[in-house]
Amino acid sequence: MDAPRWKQRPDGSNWGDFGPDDQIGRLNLLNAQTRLRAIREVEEGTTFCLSLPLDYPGGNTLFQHRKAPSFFYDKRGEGHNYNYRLSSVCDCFSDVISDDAVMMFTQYSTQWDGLGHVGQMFDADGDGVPEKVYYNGYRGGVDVVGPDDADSNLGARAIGIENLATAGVQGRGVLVDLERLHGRERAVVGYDGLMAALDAQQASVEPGDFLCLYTGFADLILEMNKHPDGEVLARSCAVLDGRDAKLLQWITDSGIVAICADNFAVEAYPAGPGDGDHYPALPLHAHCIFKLGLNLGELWYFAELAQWLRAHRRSSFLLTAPPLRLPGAVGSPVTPIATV
Ligand code: UVW
Repeated sequence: MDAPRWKQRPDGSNWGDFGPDDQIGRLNLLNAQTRLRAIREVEEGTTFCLSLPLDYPGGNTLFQHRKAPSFFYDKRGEGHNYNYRLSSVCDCFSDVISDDAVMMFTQYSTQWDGLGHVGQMFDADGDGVPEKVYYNGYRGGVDVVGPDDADSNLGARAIGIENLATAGVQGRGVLVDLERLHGRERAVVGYDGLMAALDAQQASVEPGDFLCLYTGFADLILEMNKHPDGEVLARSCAVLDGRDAKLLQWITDSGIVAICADNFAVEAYPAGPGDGDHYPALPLHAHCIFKLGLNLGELWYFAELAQWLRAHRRSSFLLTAPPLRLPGAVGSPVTPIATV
């Protein structure tokens, strides 16, 4: 195998399987057939918005390093380019114009984690010394460049979120209704729990599907009305068990193209201790994003879709969820649509 970026790949990874320069990972399994199968889920033409308002959760209690969006308004003439009368350009113009700009943490609210979001210290070049590596061997400081690196050309020059945007993020979503089974109790769900939930719904997952997890967490956030209670949130709703090796192997074998959850991090964060001296704090992120190139969606909003699917004894739907085509970003806000 021609692998310019690595001599050894992590155990359980698919690096190189989609080509030495692949930048979309498991999205390669999305194709015309999987999209047509998804479109056959549409019977009524009813749609559901699967995003929170992007100024939720509110504040930065949920995660201190991500702040709520703030708007900026640029100057125009004596005032601003907002409620601006175009008659100042020409007397004949009757228009009133408003523009805005926003400073937004790309992962503040309903989001996609891009493949540049989580890497690992890993000895990809086989010299005995681990380096900062991302999916398919792309390097921290070279391909994913931050303000603390030597280079001034910042951002994800490879594996940026624009690759997900152009991959055509549309396919069949399968919603696993963990809220129905666990309510808002904290439940750490491993392979057995996930299979039990799928069985309870008589649902199955096929290669090319988006696995969607409804836990009620985003509903709780909405109810907190932009004043999230961190302690309540930390002990509420279901999360996946990223330390369950059987669950991680199922993710590999299932052929799912992404996992989209309405909770903070899909998995329990922080996870319990791992094996050995060094291990990922976010083991499911490490398995999915770093090893498989499998994007994670977080803080999605499923309440109304889940009610509809329950009422109609269904689990699957057409999902359309492209991120912003924003070159170099490692994540993106998203406003997904479910169509049934
Ligand atoms: C962290 O980076 C902690 O979380 P996430 O990937 O869930 O946004």
